[in-house]
Amino acid sequence: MEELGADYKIVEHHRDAQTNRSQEDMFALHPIAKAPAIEVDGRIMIESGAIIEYLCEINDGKLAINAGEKDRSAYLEWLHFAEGTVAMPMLMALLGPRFGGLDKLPLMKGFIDGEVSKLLDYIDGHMEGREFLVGGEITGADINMEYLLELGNLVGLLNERPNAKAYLQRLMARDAYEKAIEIGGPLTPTG
Ligand SMILES: N[C@@H](CCC(=O)N[C@@H](CS)C(=O)NCC(=O)O)C(=O)O
Repeated sequence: MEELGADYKIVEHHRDAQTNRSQEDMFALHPIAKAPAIEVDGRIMIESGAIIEYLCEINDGKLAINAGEKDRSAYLEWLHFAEGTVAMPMLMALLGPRFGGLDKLPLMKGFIDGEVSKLLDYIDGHMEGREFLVGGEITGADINMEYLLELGNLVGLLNERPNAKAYLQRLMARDAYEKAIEIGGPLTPTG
């Protein structure tokens, strides 16, 4: 919303401190209690990729590569690649240690580690010589990817991937990002 320069109101909900899951206040809004969630005309909308598409659409197509424009197909692909393909293996890699480690499940560990490496290498290679995922300006695709790269960076997964790391650092240095963190708090756990 800061990148769009649009008005918004934040409603805070807190995860359960032990399980890290959503609590009753979120279930009161939506049966699967997922965040991010926005209220549109009295209805709760979930799924970050869809939310980003919708918010760009109602803000004059800002931050999007719109129908009929060059790079439209690449834009949609990168916008949905983040949550559609990267999120699940990344989360399994991050949550593994919390559930006692994946070392007792070598086949699973091999699958997840291999998948995370392949996906991050792909992003790192793609970002060579590029400032943003698609086109010459920031788009919704960068915004959806940022969170996952931030999570990966937290556990050192970008240390050997300089293009992806520099890209993440550029996104995190943007005024809109800094303002959003100032208002809403850090995106990933600190310390
Ligand atoms: N694919 C969904 C993922 C949503 C999701 O899993 N959100 C997490 C926070 S990052 C959540 O709500 N976790 C709390 C819970 O599931 O109880 C999206 O892109 O919005």
